[in-house]
Amino acid sequence: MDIELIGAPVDSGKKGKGCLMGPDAYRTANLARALRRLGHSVTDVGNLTPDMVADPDCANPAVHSLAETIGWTQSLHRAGRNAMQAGRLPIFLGGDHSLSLGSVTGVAAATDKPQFVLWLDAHSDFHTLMTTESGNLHGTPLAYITGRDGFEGFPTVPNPVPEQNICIIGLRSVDEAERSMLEDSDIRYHDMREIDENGISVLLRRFLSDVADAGGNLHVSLDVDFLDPSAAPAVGTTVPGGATVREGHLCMELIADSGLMTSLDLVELNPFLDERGRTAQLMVDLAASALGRRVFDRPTRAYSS
Ligand code: 4U7
Ligand code: MN
Ligand code: MN
Ligand code: MN
Repeated sequence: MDIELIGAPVDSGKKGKGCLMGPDAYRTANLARALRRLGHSVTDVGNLTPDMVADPDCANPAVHSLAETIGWTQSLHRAGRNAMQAGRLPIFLGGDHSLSLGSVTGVAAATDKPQFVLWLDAHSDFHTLMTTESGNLHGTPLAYITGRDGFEGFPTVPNPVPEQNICIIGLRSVDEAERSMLEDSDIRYHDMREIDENGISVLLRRFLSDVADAGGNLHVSLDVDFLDPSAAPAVGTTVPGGATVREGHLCMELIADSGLMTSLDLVELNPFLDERGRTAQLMVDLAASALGRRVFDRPTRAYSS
């Protein structure tokens, strides 16, 4: 693969700061070297900056950092679209999860294939500017990329991702407004209990086989808080009861086997909260698993049945 690392030091999507150090933490943990060892060609294009935009009016007084987040959305959209059009696999080095407002809409704008999105997260990130109570825009990307109303001031989404093409895995913190909108949507979502009862591979294989059958592109958005805080402490929004290290790797290994992933976000890492870099290192290892690292080369199961 021809991989492009795109630094996205986005820190406007919530009040607690530190995610801006994420891209350099991934570089320090040698993400590029890990991917080159797997035989990939890797180009690091450095860090993006947000476009300058005027502050729009917003009816919800809780919403903050709106202009900055719109500026990031625009510049990330272009970067994602350009990387895809150049035939590369972009990895967005976050930065908080509001970066996906731009990364997903950008990669989706670059293809005629059906776009699919796998959202690995404790949260559903399905608020609009009108429903968010925290005002933190890292809680909104799934509503935006599906083309929902309630994003006044943001660019119109050129290729909204169909709700049926989205799968959220890892849920354990969903706000009331998100829950009712999710239940009325065609998004498929699996909470931690479903993972415990079925095993995570059953749930993920089902989705991957649908992506394969549709001949789709797959964007993976990996939020650090998908993982249990005991394994991944470097995140502002920890929720106990998350995925284990092995569940994380298993997801990434299944994704690698499928050969379907066309773009990846690594989001919400806050190096200021890390312990001797171990969360950054774990995220690098997970990215390597998603791009083909394994202990043994064993024959793998097909996805389309
Ligand atoms: B993340 C929250 F209220 N739902 O809206 C909110 F619980 O990207 C959390 O998944 C959002 O980390 C978390 O602020 C956004 C809260
Ligand atoms: Mn998130
Ligand atoms: Mn989250
Ligand atoms: Mn969170």
